[in-house]
Amino acid sequence: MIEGHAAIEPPPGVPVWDVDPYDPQTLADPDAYYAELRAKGPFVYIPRYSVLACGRHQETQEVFSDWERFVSSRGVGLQDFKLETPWRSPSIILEVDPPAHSRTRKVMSRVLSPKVANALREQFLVAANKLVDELLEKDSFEAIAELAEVYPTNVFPEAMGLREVNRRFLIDYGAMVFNALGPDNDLRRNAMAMGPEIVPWITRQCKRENLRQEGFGAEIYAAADAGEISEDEAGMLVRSLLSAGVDTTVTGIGSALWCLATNPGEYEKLKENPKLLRPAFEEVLRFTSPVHSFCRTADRDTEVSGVEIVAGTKILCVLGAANSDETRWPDAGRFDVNRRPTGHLAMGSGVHGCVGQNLARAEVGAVLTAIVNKVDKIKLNGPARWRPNNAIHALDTMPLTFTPR
Ligand code: OVV
Repeated sequence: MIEGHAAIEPPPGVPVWDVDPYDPQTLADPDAYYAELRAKGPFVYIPRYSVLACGRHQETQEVFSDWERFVSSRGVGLQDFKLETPWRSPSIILEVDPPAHSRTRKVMSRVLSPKVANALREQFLVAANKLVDELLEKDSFEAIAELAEVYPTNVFPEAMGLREVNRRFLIDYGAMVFNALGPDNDLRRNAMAMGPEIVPWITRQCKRENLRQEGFGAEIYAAADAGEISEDEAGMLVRSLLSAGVDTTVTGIGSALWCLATNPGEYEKLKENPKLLRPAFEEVLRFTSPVHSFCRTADRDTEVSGVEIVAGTKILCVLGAANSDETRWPDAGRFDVNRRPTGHLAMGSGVHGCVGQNLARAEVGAVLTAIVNKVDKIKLNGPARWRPNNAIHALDTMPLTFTPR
């Protein structure tokens, strides 16, 4: 066993690469790692974790979307849930395969439907306008602490119907969930150390009585009342909202600001043509890949692009590398608001593709709309620093100034 899964031999013909994808420096600045991963072939074997890794768009897409051969029920991190007990009970939507997955997915798709996301646009925009107005009053502000973390922890718990909000706990729970997908390194251990303080609080907020009569929480519990899922399953799906709904959008907003602050010419194009907002956010997703990698587990002996893969193999799908694959996106290293990067893997693909994506787009769309309407220049006032995480590529600090339009 290595990192909670069965050790495998490198398949014939697959390059052995002694790299550590979870090195904090690599996590902070992954582009060279992504490029070398793609250059070495469709897969590499990484001995220190005994995994296969893929970073070309084609194979990453194939592995990531074929739920029959590459299952999620054995965990989407390095641990194989068939061989080791995970730190929390498995998610009943993320860490499960069809047909069980289809039942919970159906509930969540309805709760987070495009119609629901659209209905929230107005209130999202009111909150975004208010926040941007406040930041315009400051000479300089911390874009992550004062904007990216503030906005989703304000509007998302409200839309869920959470009665109690603790911004720090919400963000740190996300850090736990995503760091838990990596190896037993310092990042994972430090995150897990927060468990005794945070997990009981999270578990409490998932209960019916801690959710208001209106919101995603109530809608999930309505599915329990209708007999579609059990009361316990409703609580588990609320936990999924709290696991996946905060750090992802915090990261998306922070990275959108970073793209625009460091590419002022692209921001000018957005100001001239606000219709570009949506495609521009897709380009932010492609260019920054907020979830940089997720695993799958081969559940049978199989083959991808001529590479033999034995049952039980953990495959690290490096979404950040796939999203910067030059063979799919010419000049991939350029942030281009006109690109329209359909097929990026930032929100996954296939049956497990992000179920909250309509909502995420509505949140970030509101923030970008407020900014484009009110802000003339987005100025970077110092170095942007990244916050290493075993599964998320996110900024830690970024000093910005907004000048009014
Ligand atoms: C990290 C993550 C992503 C998506 C869903 C969940 C977690 C979940 O807990 O269901």
